[in-house]
Amino acid sequence: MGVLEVVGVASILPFMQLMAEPDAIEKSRWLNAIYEFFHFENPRQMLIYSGIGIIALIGVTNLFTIFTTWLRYKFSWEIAHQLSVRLLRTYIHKPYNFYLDNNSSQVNTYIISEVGNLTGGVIIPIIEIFSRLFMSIVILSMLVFVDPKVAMIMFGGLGGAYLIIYLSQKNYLKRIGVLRIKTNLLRYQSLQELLQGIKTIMVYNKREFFYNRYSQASWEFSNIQPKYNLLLSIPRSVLEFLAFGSILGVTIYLYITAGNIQSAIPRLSLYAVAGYRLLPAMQKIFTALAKLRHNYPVVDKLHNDLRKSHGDYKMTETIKALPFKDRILLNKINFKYETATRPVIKDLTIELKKGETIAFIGSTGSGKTTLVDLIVGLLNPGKGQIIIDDTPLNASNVKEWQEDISYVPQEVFLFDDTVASNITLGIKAEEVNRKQLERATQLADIHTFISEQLPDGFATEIGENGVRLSGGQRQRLGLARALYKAPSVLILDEATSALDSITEKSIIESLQKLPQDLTTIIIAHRLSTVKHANCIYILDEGKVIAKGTYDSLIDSNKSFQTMVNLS
Ligand code: DGT
Ligand code: MG
Repeated sequence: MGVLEVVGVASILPFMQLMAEPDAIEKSRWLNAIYEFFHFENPRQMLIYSGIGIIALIGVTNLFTIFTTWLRYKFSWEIAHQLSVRLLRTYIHKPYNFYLDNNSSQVNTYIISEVGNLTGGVIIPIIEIFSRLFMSIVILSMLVFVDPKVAMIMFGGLGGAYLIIYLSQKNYLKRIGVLRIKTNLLRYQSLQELLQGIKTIMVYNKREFFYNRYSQASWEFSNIQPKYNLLLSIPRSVLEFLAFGSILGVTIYLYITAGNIQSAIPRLSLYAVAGYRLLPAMQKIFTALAKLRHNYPVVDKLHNDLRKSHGDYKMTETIKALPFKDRILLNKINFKYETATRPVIKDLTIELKKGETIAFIGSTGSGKTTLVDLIVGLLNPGKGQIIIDDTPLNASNVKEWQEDISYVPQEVFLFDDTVASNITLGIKAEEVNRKQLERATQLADIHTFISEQLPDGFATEIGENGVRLSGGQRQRLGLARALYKAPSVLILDEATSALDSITEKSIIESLQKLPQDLTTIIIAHRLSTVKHANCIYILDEGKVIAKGTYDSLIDSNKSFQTMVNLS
């Protein structure tokens, strides 16, 4: 594009020479050569044909500009896509505690909004700088060739002015760049929270408070944009003034030195056309530099996140399950959340035989959920080990261990898709094991509801996070999902708490009829849920304070007796 533009600009000089001085063909070796080459009959004919030629050239140049622009954006957005998915791949492989310590809107904002900013504010400007710089240099060299003095003045004036303006804005641009990322994140975060809490917000009539939270963030963000846009546009006004001034200045200079203006017209036309191309090119370079400066903090942030990722993650979902034959041993494990001051799990040792059902009970906050998060390998113990048969759990085998496990967490996660897809977690409709699906939903006591009450049965869409389902229905979908996987270890964290006692009892009873070697870990507040367990552990502040079967605990443990009496 640069080459084409320069040829377009350069062709003005001989054309205007031809027009201004008919005897130019004899004087100029170049014009003479062209005249001879095309076998023109007279200068008039040459003038007309070269005029048409230049028009055609400008047309081609502009067509080509459209094409290169398309190419440029295509290239940039391809990078944006690559970056966006690479970031997601990095985040998706971060350890679970990353999500405990960071607001989830951060991931959202970076992957979508900031990658967009990176494209528009960094990648496109870099390409812009290269292409415009190349063009400017070629145009300038041509000017130097024609008249070094004028070229130097033109370049020194324009370049110097841009440089001064850029240097004076540089730090401020970066500062508001950092602020922009911060306020953009706040905007996303406050909006996401508002939408998640809409039910509570409505009932408590707190629309104003949450509206203001977003409004504040949006206002701060919007305050930065005009400052940034102003900074980008200032040089244009200054430079237009300088350019017009210099064209007039050069006219006067040539008028004085050349004596008559007639012979100066070809050159003046060249300067005008060169300026016409050079000015926007330099303006674009400046804008691109300013954008780069402003958006540099984004590069810093995203680069940091990408760099901290280790290698190329495999996304494959077919992982071989870790052999589990005999026991799970928690050997003196300790755990403290990074952001907490006190440990949650203290020197805890538990052995659990394959095929057993054990239960954790204890007051709220005693560490039950944390303990199962450790067992499934979402969290890593600070001290101590989790040993499966004889294999200690570590980063390299945790995925294989998770293949053995189905975990129904306290909050069942549902997504806006069909019932079947929510149970099988994204297995393609044609690959779903229909029999297993039926069986899992029967065991979870939700089969009748799905087939008789939902309009499209298993193909019914359940809405965002399952809004079209009741709390108990959501829990039973969570259970059906766990059973569909046919695990060897089933972990239920308050997984039946939203069910009525009768439904819960029938589900627990059907779970007991499952294959003998299913190992079950149940957390429950309702004691009837854990009555049948082989061993019940009472947790308090991260320690086991008593253990035994339901009956033996009733006999031996005072606080257990109180719990039973209360329930
Ligand atoms: P629950 O579900 O109310 O019956 O209580 P548990 O026994 O499941 O308690 P758990 O394990 O969720 O929490 C134990 C303690 O750890 C409690 O004091 C809250 C604290 N904790 C839980 N999650 C986090 C976290 O992500 N960061 C920090 N700093 N502390 C946490
Ligand atoms: Mg819990």
